[in-house]
Amino acid sequence: MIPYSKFSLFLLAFLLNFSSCKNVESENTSEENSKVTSEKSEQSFHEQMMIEIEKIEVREDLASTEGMIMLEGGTYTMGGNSRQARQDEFPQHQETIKDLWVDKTEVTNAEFRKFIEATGYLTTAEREFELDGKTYAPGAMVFDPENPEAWWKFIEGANWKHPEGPKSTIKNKDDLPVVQISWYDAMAYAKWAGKRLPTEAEFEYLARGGRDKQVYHWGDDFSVAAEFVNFHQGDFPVSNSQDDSFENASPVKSFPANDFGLYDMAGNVWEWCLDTYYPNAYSKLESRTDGYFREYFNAEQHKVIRGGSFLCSESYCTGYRNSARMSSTPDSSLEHLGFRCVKDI
Ligand SMILES: [Ca+2]
Ligand SMILES: [Ca+2]
Repeated sequence: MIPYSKFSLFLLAFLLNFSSCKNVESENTSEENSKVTSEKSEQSFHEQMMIEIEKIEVREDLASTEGMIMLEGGTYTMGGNSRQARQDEFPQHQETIKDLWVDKTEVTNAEFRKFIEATGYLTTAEREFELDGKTYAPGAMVFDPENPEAWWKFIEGANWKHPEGPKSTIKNKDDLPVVQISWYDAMAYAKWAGKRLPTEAEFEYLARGGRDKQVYHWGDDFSVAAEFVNFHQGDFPVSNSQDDSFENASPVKSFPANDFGLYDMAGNVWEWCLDTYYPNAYSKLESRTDGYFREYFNAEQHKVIRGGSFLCSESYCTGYRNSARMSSTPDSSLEHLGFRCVKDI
């Protein structure tokens, strides 16, 4: 197994510590600064992964739509519509989405295990990586609220089977969303399952559940949020009052579905989208191919993540807003990041 460069992952750790979703402008400036350093080796890993994903055979029951719901497409208003909306959520614009099948929940540990057992695929966090010419043991990023200087730590041995480090386990956690999943891992699973990741425009359509121009999937009233979404209540990150009953990720379907019958589109764990992230994406929609920003072979681009997580708070992230955008490097494996799939009709 060829080691990959994880420079971008360490950049991500810096970004999450610095901004925790708060300052998109800072993120993009830092991203630009890193390009020269990491372009060569990162691109190589990216190409290698895309080839590996392409070779994955689709499972035999290709027609299976178990755990999915077929939804009618429609036209909606994409973009920010509250005082908390950030610059990258504008301008508002109309998007038209086709009918499609959608996973009702985030992909769970049990579902992801079937993929690994069928293919022998090795997730990004289970691979060695290179940094400054040295090779390091596999691992992933784990959140540490006790350390304000470095909330995110690289922990050797952390991966989807050990989300919080080598001593942690997913035993008896089959119905929790799988995490420590890179964008490549999500793409690989989707290929095997005969599905794909949602585009960012699809994700917001699905997340809104038909609530055009409303801030949350239940309306505009934040005061009842703990009834509808797993996020962080209290003084982030030092005290979590757990008004929603969960300190960390919750089993899928622990909170009410949105009006489309989809669970945890807001909160619980962030979810990967197909798109490469651009802060000014909504001003250059004509650059999309098949409804999303592709540029697979420019791996320095972050990929879009959506929906927020159990670590999002009202003071520091608000990722559970319908229009909120965020991104991570495609090799990021994080304790609060998973995915779900869609399937074309
Ligand atoms: Ca919570
Ligand atoms: Ca989610």
